[in-house]
Amino acid sequence: MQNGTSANGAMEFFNLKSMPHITRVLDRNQKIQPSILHVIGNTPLVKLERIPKSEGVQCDMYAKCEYLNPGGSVKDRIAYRMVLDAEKKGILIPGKSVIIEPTSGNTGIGLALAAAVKGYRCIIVLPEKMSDEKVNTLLALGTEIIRTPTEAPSDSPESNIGVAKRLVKEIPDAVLLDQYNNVCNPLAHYDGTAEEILWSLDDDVDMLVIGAGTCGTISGTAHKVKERCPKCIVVGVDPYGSILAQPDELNVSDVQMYEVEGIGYDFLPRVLDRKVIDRWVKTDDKGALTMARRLIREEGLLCGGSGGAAMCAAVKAAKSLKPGQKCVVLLPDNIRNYMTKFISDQWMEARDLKPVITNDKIWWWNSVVTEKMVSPISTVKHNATPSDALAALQQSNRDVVAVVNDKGSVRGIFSADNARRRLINLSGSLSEDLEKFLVKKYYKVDLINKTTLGAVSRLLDIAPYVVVVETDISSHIQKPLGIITSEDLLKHITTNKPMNGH
Ligand code: P1T
Repeated sequence: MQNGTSANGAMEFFNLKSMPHITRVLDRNQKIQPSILHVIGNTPLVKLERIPKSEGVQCDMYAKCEYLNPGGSVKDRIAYRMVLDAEKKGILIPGKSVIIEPTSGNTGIGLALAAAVKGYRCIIVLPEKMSDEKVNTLLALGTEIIRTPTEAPSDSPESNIGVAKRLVKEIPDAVLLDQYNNVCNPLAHYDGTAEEILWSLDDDVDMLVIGAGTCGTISGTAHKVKERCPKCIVVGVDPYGSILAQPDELNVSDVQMYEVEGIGYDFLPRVLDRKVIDRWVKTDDKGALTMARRLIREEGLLCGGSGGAAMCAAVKAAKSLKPGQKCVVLLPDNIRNYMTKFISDQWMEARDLKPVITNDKIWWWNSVVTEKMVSPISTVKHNATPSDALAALQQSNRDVVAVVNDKGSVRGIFSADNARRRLINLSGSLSEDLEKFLVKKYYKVDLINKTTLGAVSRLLDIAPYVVVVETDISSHIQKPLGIITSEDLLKHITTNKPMNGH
């Protein structure tokens, strides 16, 4: 019988008691929590090491890990606080009231968490841009979801705010907690987030860097921190495409699409107090999402894209601080929300946020897409009906039809898959505008860009087809040539394989 082996030959279990032990102080002051809602807040402040060093930052940097809240974001705090406050005032009645909220998702998840625990019906109004991961989390928590066009201005009836306001009037016992105007939003941070940061650093903070959405986090936290530590410089982080940092030059053309979720708006929320924000730093998707990947890869902090934006701004702003000074950067949400988005290399490559991986061993990887390998698809005009598009789809042997404007430029895609989903939402009606049936989020390559087959192959990892267009440089018309599927790519590489190709 070998050492550690029992009579029947199986390995004996370790003697745990005799091992060297590492014990930690048990720092939760309650052994059992009454509900998951009681675990909101008290998030850790973690010292950053590798990124500040490699970026030449002299001061100490700390991450406030709000992504460790039970719903996965900082917005759990305000959701719970708004619910408690409304219950206290008798506005929300468990089992009767219906919670309705326009959100970029995280406040929705926080409210859904409270609604699940307390037994409310909850309806979340969410722009199309927000991730499927947020949608699936909300559905798992039992909410109903209404999607709205991302590009709809906030003051339009089609926006998530506009739709939520209408629903509150239409649905009996509906309550809009309204994070954009509700004092409980900044108050949750004044009483919670800020107190925790001040406690962790013994009331000595030199810089606070926080992303701006409703601005409840930055306004509430900054108020308390400045009361107790007036020297603290508060830095607001606002993406290009948002007007929060430049309200005086409010210009519609400044409002444009960006990928980072949760920060930036086209209006100034009531819960923003610009007086407590000393500086603003603008961020772009590439910087923000690359930095979020670095926070994950180099610091082990599994945060979302707005955390990357805040860190990107923080490494710039903190260069003005000296050794020994302290900069806190807030990481609002969790990697979970973005597993199919910036966490995917292919998703990043498709948006030019990361170079396409090279592969010199595969003969076709660097070949350029040509018209010959494209499968043609039918086109219909944008003023056709959904029935016309469906007929065109059925006549062709493809699952998609291109929808073009009067000049023949591609406006969107009509796909069997999307039409099926749309028909379920519209209860079987084909009388809506064709525009409402269009797929706007699809992957497209332009022949003039000389895209490689390698890049197309990477896109086909995450999409069923890639649309191929050719832009006429003088007229800017983007003529749809067809699509490439995995089948098309396989056919091309097997029939064109050179003698020495792998
Ligand atoms: O809203 P504010 O306190 O300014 O937090 C900004 C913010 C930053 N990062 C992420 C990932 C966020 O979700 C948010 C704000 N989110 C909402 C406004 C919302 O409805 O979820």
